[in-house]
Amino acid sequence: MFDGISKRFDTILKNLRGLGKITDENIEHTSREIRKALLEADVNFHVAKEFVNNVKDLAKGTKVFDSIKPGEQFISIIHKEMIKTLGESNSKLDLPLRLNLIMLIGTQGSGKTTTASKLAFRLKNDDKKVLLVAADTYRPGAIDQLKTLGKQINTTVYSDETNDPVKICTNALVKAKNENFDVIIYDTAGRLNVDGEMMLEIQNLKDKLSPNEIFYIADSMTGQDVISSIKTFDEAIKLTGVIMTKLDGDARGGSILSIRSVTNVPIKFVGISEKYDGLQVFNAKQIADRILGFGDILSLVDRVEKVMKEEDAVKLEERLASNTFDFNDFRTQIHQMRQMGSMTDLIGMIPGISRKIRSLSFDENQIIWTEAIINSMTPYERSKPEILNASRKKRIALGSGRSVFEVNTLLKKFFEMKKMMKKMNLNKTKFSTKKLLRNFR
Ligand SMILES: Nc1nc2c(ncn2[C@@H]2O[C@H](COP(=O)(O)OP(=O)(O)OP(=O)(O)O)[C@@H](O)[C@H]2O)c(=O)[nH]1
Ligand SMILES: [Mg+2]
Repeated sequence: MFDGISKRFDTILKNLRGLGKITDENIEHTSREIRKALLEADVNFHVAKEFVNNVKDLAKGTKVFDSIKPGEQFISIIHKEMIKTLGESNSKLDLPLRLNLIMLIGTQGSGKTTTASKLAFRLKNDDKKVLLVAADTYRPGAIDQLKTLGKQINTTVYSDETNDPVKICTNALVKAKNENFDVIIYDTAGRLNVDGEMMLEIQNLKDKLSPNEIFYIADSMTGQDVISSIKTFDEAIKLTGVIMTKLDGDARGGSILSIRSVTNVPIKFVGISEKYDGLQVFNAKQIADRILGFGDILSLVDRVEKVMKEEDAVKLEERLASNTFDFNDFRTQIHQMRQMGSMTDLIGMIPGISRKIRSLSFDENQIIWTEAIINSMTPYERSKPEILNASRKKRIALGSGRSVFEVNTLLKKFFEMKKMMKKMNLNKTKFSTKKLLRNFR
């Protein structure tokens, strides 16, 4: 996602970093380049103009561009302005009541039903009793789709045969009250256009239900059309937030950068995959970092946490600290790393990694081969790799389909790593995964 705009900014920032001094001419040139980058990414014309004007004013007003790194200072101005444009990150759900209602609306195929299940999954993890309501009586299969998603996350789905969205929603309300549910999520029907009939129905639903939250589900791939649609809905029924979906696609970035300035409706969450756990709290800094190519430490931590349980991390730390880390641990590590996604993906999230390195395609096979070699060792060999003699190495090579040379290289690297660990432990620079994760929370 954001590939085009991120590439553009990479060039702009690289040029800035190289400057020993910032002149008015540099400011003008950079501003023009930023404007081009924003417009190319389909950012609203007025938003782009204001962004550039603000950056220009701030840069010109910064008298002390004579620090050691004036370029970095300029970059920081751009970064801050981008965070401001994206809007503050406040995704706390407004759920103050005994029974709270969340209504999802939006155009066809924007991701309402998927997002309903993602929100339900998130709330369930917060120990809320959630009722999903299938209020889309128009699209054939819509109710079944929600039922299937509900089953996956073990959440009750309400639907009935009345064929009237308002009745379904009020019936669900009665059920939720009787059965002590904490939250209802209404999945409503999408339409191709913001037509009068749909607006009336939504207004009617709003009046009858008075939801705490009305979220507009915006497809980040649809560009600027989505903005006028949000505006219309907000004027008609007052939205409490926007959820941008499909940020994992090749969205240009224009809509996410324009929404807050044009509509003043806050972005609350972003969808980053089709799966029920693919919903992230909206964080302006995180998005700005991505667009400007600063990496994405939050997503990285998120992925690490998903596959690595805290107690495993603590165990690993202990083994590293006592230098008892062996090939059994290494094997677990590799396995977990593979669950986190491709190396190319992970490298892309590390802050400070240059675009050049990011674009190098990492040989994913290397990991698969390393795993194959380790798998060919017996558990005893894994725990005591120093016993690996020529005949054992030959057997391992044969078993894994790799050469003895590769087995030797892996062993050499492993022993070097252990030596390094020992040194680190002696220096008391104890590596703490737990601490590392906590720092980024
Ligand atoms: N990659 C990706 N796909 C998504 C995301 N959110 C939704 N989708 C996909 O988008 C398609 C449409 O999603 P739905 O949830 O059915 O959309 P909807 O708004 O309920 O559609 P209608 O009910 O037909 O109006 C599905 O194929 C989803 O899997 C996301 O964040 N990332
Ligand atoms: Mg739907």
